[in-house]
Amino acid sequence: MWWKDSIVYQIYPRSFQDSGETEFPNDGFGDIPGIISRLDEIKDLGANVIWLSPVYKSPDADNGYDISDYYAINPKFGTMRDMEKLFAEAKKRGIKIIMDLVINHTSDEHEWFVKSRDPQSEYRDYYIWRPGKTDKRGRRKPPNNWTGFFAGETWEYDEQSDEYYLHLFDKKQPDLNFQNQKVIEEVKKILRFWLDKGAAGFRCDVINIIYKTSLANGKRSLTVQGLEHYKSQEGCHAILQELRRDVLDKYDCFTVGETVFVDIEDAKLFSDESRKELNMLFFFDHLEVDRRVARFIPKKFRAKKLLQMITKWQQGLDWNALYLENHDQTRIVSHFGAAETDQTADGKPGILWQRSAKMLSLFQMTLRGTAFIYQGQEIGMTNFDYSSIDEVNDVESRGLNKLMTKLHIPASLRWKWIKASSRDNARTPMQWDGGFNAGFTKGKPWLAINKNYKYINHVSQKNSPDSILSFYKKLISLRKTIKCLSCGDFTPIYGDQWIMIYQRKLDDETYIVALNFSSNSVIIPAKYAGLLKGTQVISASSEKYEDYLMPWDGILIRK
Ligand code: TEU
Repeated sequence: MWWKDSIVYQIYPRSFQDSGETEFPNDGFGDIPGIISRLDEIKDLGANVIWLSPVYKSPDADNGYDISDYYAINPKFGTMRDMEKLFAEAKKRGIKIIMDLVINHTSDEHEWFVKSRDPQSEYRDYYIWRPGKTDKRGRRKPPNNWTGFFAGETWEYDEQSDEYYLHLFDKKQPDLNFQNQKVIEEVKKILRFWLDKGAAGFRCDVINIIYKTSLANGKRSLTVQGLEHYKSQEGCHAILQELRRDVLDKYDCFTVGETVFVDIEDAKLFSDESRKELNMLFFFDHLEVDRRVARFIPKKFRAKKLLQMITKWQQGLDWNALYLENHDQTRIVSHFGAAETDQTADGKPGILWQRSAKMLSLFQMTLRGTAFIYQGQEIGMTNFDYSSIDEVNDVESRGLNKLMTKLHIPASLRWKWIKASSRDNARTPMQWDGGFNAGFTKGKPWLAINKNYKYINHVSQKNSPDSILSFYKKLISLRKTIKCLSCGDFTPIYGDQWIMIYQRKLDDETYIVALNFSSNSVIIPAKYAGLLKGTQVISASSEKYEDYLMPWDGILIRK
């Protein structure tokens, strides 16, 4: 199974590279020719798979996660011919591509939905249309009390047919009806189309919520109310098995599911190879150890808690998808690292920014599973430097701001929480160099570039042996040569507020990893100090470990 020791690089196309060579030259959006022009960088990093966030035709209500044609390319990103060239050029370099499969919903501008607005249409039942209810005073009410993922309504009223349609995300993202076999057949067609074009698999968007068992009212909840009626349902497992049996198993490909609010018991069912559903999945627990209410309100970080979470997943599943960043999460060096504290007023980052980014990569690259690196993570890109909600584009942040305003939460607190959670933190354009617009576009970027691009950029790290980028490259090649790192058993050894130690073991090979998530030097408790004796393979500080861990250091020891 080639995907087991693969390194996947996630591209968020609109923020990667604007080539200036599409129908809309220099429009400030990254595009497919731009990706082609950077394939050598991806190869040089050591990645051999790309996960491409959506490039399909879309009105962009949720940056492409609202698809209006699964068989066409968004003209902002180029043409189908560009896409075919991307497959070919990637292949030349030994790089495979997995596509983003967004099937829980389509865009409201998708032909199916447009037709489904007519109650008589054969497409009506592709979506979830229901009559509303009336309250005591005779006013119209939606069919149930569910609340959405973007902190808003989940039912949209349609005058024409006097019915509502369900949308768990934005109202421009109507949910498909997976109780309708025709919808499942459409999905099979989409899968075949992209596999035949050369795709090596799919990252399956919110895949564990596609099947709605019932539309009954949900239990009261602070986050998404109604979840128990559609999260990880039997019907969903059955659909995944069917897709695997009828399509995916006929190709040499893999799937990684994005499974929201997933717990370990659900996850075992989805990823157990003998059940033939998903090959691996993304869970969220580890990134929420210092967050409340899913991920919106910050709480104190403890390395011990993170170690416990990771242990649960490392030991609970046979195989994990390992990630610290994606296009929905804040930047890891800002979240768990030192980026926020270690910078000058004009955004110049210090040595601890760099060391903590390396320590975090050591963490990710010494876990069992397939590693996913998000664009910019390999150079330690940080959260955005915006100062107000007006600079934020993210539909989720805007929904949240609206809801918090309604709840009379003061503006300063609203901004604090949005800053700490906004998905735009990860979506600022890729910082390629220190020149105009960070080398991302010759036009006006669709989302403002972080001003720290003068200090944090790809070109300055490329030829520097001490850089975060060089560190990633070293770790990736270590991971390729030392099988124990990707495949060995995981055992936790010690965790406290700031440090964690764990062991990896495969046959007679043993490795120890010790990580310091703090700006203090930390002495390892005497009981464990002996464990750290051995050959030091690599360290984030480049220093030799002597009895204590330097601030934000991480070390890998061969026993
Ligand atoms: O994400 C699902 C999802 O639940 C997050 O966007 C969510 O808002 C956040 O993690 C809450 O904690 C997927 C895509 O990755 C995201 O970009 C899309 O907006 C979303 O689905 C809808 O397609």
